[in-house]
Amino acid sequence: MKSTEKIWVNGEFVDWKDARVHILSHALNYGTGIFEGLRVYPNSDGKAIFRLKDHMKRFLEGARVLAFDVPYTHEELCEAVKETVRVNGEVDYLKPCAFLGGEWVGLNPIGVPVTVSITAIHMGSYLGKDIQEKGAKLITSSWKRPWNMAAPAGAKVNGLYVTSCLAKMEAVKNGANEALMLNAQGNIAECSGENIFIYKRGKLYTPKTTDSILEGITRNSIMQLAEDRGYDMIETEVSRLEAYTADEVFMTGTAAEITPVTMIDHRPIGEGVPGKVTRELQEAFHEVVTGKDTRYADWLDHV
Ligand code: PPE
Repeated sequence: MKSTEKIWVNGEFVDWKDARVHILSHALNYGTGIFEGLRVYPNSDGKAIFRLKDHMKRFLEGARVLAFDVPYTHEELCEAVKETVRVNGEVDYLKPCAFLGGEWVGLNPIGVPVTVSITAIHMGSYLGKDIQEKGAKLITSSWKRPWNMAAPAGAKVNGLYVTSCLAKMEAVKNGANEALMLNAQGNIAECSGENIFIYKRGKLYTPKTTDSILEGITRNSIMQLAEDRGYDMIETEVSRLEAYTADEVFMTGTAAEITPVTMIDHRPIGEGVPGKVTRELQEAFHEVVTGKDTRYADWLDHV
């Protein structure tokens, strides 16, 4: 990965190469951390971060789930994210993390110090420009989404991403671009790092928040945009069969933005090309994040 200038660590900027942790840090051994991902977009008057306040709210909620003592307020964290963009110049993605550091062996996390960091990177297109334009191929993973009986499935906990990594690897090794993950009931939850939507018989559907998904901020934005455009938008259980027979399927995520899905388990979706509604929402989203659609100006924080 191409380095950027400075990383914000516990309130101070350090050089990229100096942002290090000890080999025995708790998070490295036990996955005890939470993280966020945010995008920065060029706007007519500079740069704007998309839904900064919501992302940092979810960050603090995740920290609360892991009972971390984060010594920064929501406001301070939002300001730190903005400052990280300012000092690094041309970046498009931010990754705030809070994790247990220390130099220690033993599971008990009580008393292990929390490190908070914010890294800014050049991400470009997450799944590839071609895939974002022409559509992704998905394969249903043999790995299920962690569910509420086993883990705080709705929080962006580092350790939970092992399952996503396994699912992604399985998909790629099977010639697909992304993994579709089911929940304990066998319904669709989401992808390894994206939420999922289907469009069928004139209505939009997405798995509900209790179906072992991360409650995505892009998901929430698309639901709002779809409703504002007059679509029926329904949060419910979505089965694999319903996805196979949908007219359109697409994924949403900060990194992946809006990505059409044109194939699931070797079955073409609809006509096998990105659909009209997907395109409409993809374009609408682009207008919003770049500040051209001023109705959603509240979602942008200028830096
Ligand atoms: N589900 C999962 C499991 C997930 O990780 C993400 C974000 C989403 C849904 C979409 O959430 P939101 O970004 O709030 O719309 N995944 C991050 C993954 C990036 C990474 O590889 O790291 C992201 O999109 O930033």
